[in-house]
Amino acid sequence: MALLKSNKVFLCLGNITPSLGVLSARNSSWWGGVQMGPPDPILGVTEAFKRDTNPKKMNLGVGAYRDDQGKPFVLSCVRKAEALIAAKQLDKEYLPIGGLGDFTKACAQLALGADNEVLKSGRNITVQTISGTGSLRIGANFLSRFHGGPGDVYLPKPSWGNHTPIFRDAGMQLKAYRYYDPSTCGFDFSGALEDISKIPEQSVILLHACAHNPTGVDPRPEQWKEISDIVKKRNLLVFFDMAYQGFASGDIDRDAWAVRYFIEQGHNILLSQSFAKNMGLYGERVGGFTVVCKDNEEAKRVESQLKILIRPIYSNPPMNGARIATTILNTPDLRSLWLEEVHGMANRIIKMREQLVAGLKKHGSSHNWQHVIDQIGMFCFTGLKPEQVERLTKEFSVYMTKDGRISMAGVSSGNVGYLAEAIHAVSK
Ligand code: CBA
Repeated sequence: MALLKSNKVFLCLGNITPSLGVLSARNSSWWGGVQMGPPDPILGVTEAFKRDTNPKKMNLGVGAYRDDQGKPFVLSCVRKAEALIAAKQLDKEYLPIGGLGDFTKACAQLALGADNEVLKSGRNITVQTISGTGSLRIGANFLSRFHGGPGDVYLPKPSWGNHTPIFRDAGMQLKAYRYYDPSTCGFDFSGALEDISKIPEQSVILLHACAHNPTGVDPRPEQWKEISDIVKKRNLLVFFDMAYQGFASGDIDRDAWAVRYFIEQGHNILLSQSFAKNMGLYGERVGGFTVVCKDNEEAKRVESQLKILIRPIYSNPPMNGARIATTILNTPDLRSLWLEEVHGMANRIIKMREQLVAGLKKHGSSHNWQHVIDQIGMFCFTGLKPEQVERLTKEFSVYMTKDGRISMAGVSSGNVGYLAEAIHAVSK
């Protein structure tokens, strides 16, 4: 009866003053305290680029590969894998929480090497993730819940901009170790060793496996060896982020060298992998997260907890990209085509580095641009100052991140001359 009464009152009010009811609902805001946030430092650059009407505009912000005509590039091995999958008329059932089994197996083999002892003894657990970002986030959540250490994650300085919010939002505290030396535009090896040797025991250290973002500067093998020693002495937990396997050297095994070396040295690492760059599967969101454990029994326990973590976040991962990656990795013809194509992408970027420096010299630049050639992977950390970056964008419609990073993958034979001219104009 009471309920009926109150319903009547509500209906009555609604009938008599309908506009008042709507007005008050509109005026009372749930989100009055929400402040406008800044655009994303990397993806926000693409948004600004899209608004620009200059036909000469260049988007060198996000790390997304373009062909030499400046067009997004879908690898032929991907097209062929898609055709094979379509012909099979597969179902669209849910994947398991940890993803497609054939994918996670091939994914771990790609990183660790098929005959790695870790895989043979089953002391890894690899789950399929929402690309590299999702992998890092699952890893961060796992650390936050289970790592008994101090709760600190040490990032190289600088690191990919999204590392900080990923770990912070998972409840970890961010610290840094020296990595890049602006005076040489190269690796600050002694600074890194000194800082790492002071990291409190049992902390987490994040290492970029290859093609460091944003600097394009990687340790050499002998430097990796010393880093491994010192990390072991400090008893640190290593989290490798490998978003660019194949993009540094064009060779997927060579680019996985540091990951495999650390494992060989007894580090039970965490590993994040992405297939966004090396298979051009950006929007498909295919990745993997691996925990190397003490033994198979430990791996089983870790697996059970990863599933418990993943289930309330996205339940289970999407299947399409994982099917494509698996088909490429497990079909010998497609795999060799893929390896050729990775090589081709890496080589085109190397060529663009050389042409950019040649263009700068042609325009009479007196600066030493050797680092543009020496740095590897998708990015070049130019050393340009924020005000120079601003001029590049305002006067030349060249879009890049404020830290002076350019995505070399967005440079082509058609626009490298214009880029050289623009960089020279703001740096002379
Ligand atoms: N780790 C590193 C070091 C990266 O550079 C990126 C991508 C990722 C995640 C992980 P995904 O989730 O797409 O697999 O990649 N970084 C960017 O290329 C870009 O994709 C970049 O321009 O820095 C991004 O999302 O910011």
